[in-house]
Amino acid sequence: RMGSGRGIQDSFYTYDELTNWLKQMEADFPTFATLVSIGKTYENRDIWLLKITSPSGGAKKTAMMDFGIHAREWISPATGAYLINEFLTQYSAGGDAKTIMDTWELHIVPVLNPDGYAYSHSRDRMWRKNRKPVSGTCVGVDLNRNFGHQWNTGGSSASACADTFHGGSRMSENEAKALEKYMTGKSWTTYLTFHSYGQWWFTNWGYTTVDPPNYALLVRIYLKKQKAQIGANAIQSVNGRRYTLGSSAQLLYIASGGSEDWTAGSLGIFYSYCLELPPTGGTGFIAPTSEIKRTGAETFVGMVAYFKAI
Ligand code: ING
Ligand code: ZN
Repeated sequence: RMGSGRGIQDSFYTYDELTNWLKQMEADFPTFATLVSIGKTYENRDIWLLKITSPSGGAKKTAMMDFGIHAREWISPATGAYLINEFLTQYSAGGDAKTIMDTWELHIVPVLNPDGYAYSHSRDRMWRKNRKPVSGTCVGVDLNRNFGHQWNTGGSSASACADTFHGGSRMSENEAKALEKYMTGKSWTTYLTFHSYGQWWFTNWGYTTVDPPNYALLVRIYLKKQKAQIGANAIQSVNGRRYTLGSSAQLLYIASGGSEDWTAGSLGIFYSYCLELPPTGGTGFIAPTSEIKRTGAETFVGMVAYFKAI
């Protein structure tokens, strides 16, 4: 699709390539895909959202899925693009893609942090934050510490130079505000945010190891964790890779200001999750290009199973 013959699943697209590809997908599937800019970054890039659904059916369930909050986690936007491609190109085959698109509206932000993503391609492969100048020589806010539920209550940094700098105030960043503006006032069945790496399927909370109200009861009667388990089992069925389920604060570390805490705590979306894509170690953030199809394929199967279960 890119003229050069390089496909979306063969290489990690730059922000500009991804932008062109999204416009092409909207042009190729006009009745199924709508591309909107939900906001602009400090460096004036568009934050794209592709809404995909089929024209058939009545009221549908709604999913917000974002990718690439952190710049260096390239497998995340690549997986977002893989899912978009799979849902749109496989619809006519009538299988799982059709089943999901006939019953769900998927709102997909393939790169929530375009400036950071572009910088990780052009200058610093290990960049994590956005690119807003903060103070002196220090640049960038960690978007996954900037969201507004229990902001700045632990596991984030007040130092502008730190990789986990939480910003000057809650929701100070354009990228967080863009998501807030788009999501507020709509009703959402589920929110999924995709990071790498570790193969975790995180539930709330991130800011505290204390479980949400009634969480133990909910888990016992198999609500939230069961849906995650269904998705994780489906992922495992493809390449054998296992995900570990549970609260990010309990399994990994306390971190406040994460998007998944905000969608659960401020927007009240019960099925809010954060997935850490492969691997568990090894190459870490620097996934080889062979991982695009491998991770994409298993994540697609996992998402289909998860969406069917909700
Ligand atoms: N990990 C996440 C991070 O932002 C996380 C872990 C998830 C923390 C959800 C809080 C809430 O640190 C990566 N790899 O970014
Ligand atoms: Zn991350």
